Amino acid sequence: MITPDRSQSAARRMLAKLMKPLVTLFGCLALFIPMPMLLAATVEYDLTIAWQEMNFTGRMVKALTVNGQLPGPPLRFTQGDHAVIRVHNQLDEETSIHWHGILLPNAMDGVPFVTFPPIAPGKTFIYEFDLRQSGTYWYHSHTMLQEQRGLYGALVIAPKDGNAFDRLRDHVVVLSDWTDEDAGSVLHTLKRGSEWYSLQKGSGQSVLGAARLGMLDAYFSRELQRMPPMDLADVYYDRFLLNGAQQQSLAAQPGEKIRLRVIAGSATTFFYVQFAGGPLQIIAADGQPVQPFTEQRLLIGVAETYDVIITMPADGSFEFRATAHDGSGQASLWLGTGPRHNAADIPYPNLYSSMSGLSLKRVLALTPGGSMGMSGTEVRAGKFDQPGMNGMDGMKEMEHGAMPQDAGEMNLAGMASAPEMKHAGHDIAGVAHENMSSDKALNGHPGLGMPTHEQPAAPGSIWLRLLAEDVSSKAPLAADGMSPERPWPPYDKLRAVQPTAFDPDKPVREIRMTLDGDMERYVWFLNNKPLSAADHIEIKRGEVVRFIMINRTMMHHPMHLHGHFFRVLNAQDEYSPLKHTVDVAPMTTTVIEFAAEEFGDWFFHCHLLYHMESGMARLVHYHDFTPDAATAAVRQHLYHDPFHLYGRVDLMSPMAHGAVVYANTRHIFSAEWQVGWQRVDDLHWEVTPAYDYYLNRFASVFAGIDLEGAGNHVEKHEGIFGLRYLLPLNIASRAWVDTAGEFQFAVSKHLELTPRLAVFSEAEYDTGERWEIRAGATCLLAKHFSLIGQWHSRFGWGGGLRWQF
Ligand SMILES: [Cu+2]
Repeated sequence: MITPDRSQSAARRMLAKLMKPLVTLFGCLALFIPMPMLLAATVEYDLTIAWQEMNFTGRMVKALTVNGQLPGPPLRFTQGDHAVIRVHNQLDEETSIHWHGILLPNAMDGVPFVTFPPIAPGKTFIYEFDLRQSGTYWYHSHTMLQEQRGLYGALVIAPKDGNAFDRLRDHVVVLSDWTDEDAGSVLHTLKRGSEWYSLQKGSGQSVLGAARLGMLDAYFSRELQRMPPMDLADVYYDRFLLNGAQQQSLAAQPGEKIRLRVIAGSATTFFYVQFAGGPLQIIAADGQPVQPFTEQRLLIGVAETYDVIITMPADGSFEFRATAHDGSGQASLWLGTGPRHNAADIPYPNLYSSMSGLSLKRVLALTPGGSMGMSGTEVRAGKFDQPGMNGMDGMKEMEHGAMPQDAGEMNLAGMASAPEMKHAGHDIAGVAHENMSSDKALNGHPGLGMPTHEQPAAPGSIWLRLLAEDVSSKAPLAADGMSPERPWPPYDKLRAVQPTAFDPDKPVREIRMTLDGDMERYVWFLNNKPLSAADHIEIKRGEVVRFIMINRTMMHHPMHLHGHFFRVLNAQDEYSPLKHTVDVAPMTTTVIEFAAEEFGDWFFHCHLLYHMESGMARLVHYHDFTPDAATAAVRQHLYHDPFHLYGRVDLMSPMAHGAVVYANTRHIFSAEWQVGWQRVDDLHWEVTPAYDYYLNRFASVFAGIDLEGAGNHVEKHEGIFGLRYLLPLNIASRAWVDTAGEFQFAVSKHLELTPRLAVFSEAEYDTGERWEIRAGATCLLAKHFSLIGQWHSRFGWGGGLRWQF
């Protein structure tokens, strides 16, 4: 199916035949013919997108494939080639392919509703563009959540005139994450909020876990400042894949140098990569060459690519290992034959370690930004415009806190210092570990019979382990980004091979944007707005555009700009590297700038698939550009903000209680209800339907109706108007006035004792009535079910089952 039509060779042969007798005559003349005209070749591919049954975990599930493969076939070109790629959609739904990192005409970029209408079922779209660049890139679907299901592959462009590195043997390594769960269901689970994925990953956080590590102060200072528990990834994955398998092998000769083209084609997973046979020599990032440097351990952000050279030691089989950033799994490539040498294990992230100091100002802040030490006023005043760590006002005296003012000193503090530190007490390379059985490791079947997640022996008592796996039961632990064993991306070491600085006389447009989000509701914003509610970012041809990206969340966001390379302002000044995707680490600022020379409408977004789908994206629009009529006609679909339905029912012996929610990013329709029958004469019920307008993670305003009654007698029906607000210690509060002039105030709080076992209490005071209090405990059994036991001030003691959907 994959037939690169090398009409190039045919053309060349013909040309050679014709030229032979004339070569003496026109030899000198030929020197003046531009090279691309002689070498330009048309390279064609046919890519068929279809569903196919695949098996990664021991059960057959439907995957999305390109020409029957997952990942799709690697597409190879030479710089200057003319690419013709026919994409055939054999699905029963729309699709698209985007060429990630490729400079091309806007209409060929493959983003539905931005650059073209999606490819309809049964239809073919022909992409056609010249390859102006060389390097390691990739392609993927840009339609809904299809990328999670397998629609990605490598795209490699050989340079016209290669250097010594280009003469080495190369091997493409596509890293990805796989879940048997339908991606739509994953998004739904994230939207409704669930501890389930962190429980499955063993990355839950709890009071007992914190106590076990002696980190209760960090736990409660985080709660006090209303931060959500930090995690490095949102989703639980069944498998991590390297070229579609959990284990792969490659023949290699002792002493051989091999160029690995590493592509993070994952939906949400960052990977640490490491080679058991020695350090990695990094020669390119995002396809662009950099001054070579070595690294023992490299963190690759989602959608980034790195070209690394490895040198095979004398003899044996050496592991090139990709470990998921959150420590929940890994995939390996085994190079060479002979005795096996495992790559070193990477310490598990200590998610309890807080990156920020406690301060009263932050505890009492009115907005989420303020509680992170980065209020809107300070952002507008430009306080965080320099690259580096932010919101560290509680730690000013510490070395990471100082904000470099001089651009020449720009320095991603913490990132820069980490790699220079010694990998103390940890023998990184070439250490054989016993935790993987060798004969199991290479059974040739992707993911079958393989140990999914090797867990180090857990310290602590057995009963705690029975209740749940917790961060505290892993060993060893290290603080992410702070410990040299868990470095952040090596951006400060990336140095372009030639100066990349722009002409200082060019006009500069500066665009400041905060990266915000709400883990609980799972909505993600730029400048506190989702894509659906935002205007495009307008730029003009000929100017230099600078994005100042201020991350006010506890997550990494790999930001990607289509159709351009941007400079990442780092310690290398005029040699700042060129990239197409850059990780903006938690609570840091990253500054990028690009020359606005690629006319069109281009997408700019977080490359975590579910963040993009939940609003963290923008359209970058060139002034005076008009998309073609077909694209303009469907453009509005880009701003679609779908509603999700979810809820829960607590069914207990004395009463039942529940809530149903129908919400999109900003609008929340809900109905809370309760019915009690114990200790009362007649069935007592209350229903409160309401509409909330969501302001931010702390606050929403609402209007609704409060209905109360006994049996079939309605005792109260009043309109209500109120405010929900998150108080310090992550205490949820709600206040309303009703049309009868009564006032109600309620607070609720839950606390995870272990990742499975939580205690909760709710108190409600109504001026027209009295106190109503309930308190109890839940134990998470499965994704949708928990046990619940409680005491209720009106209906007494009881227990039952909680169902969440
Ligand atoms: Cu993101």
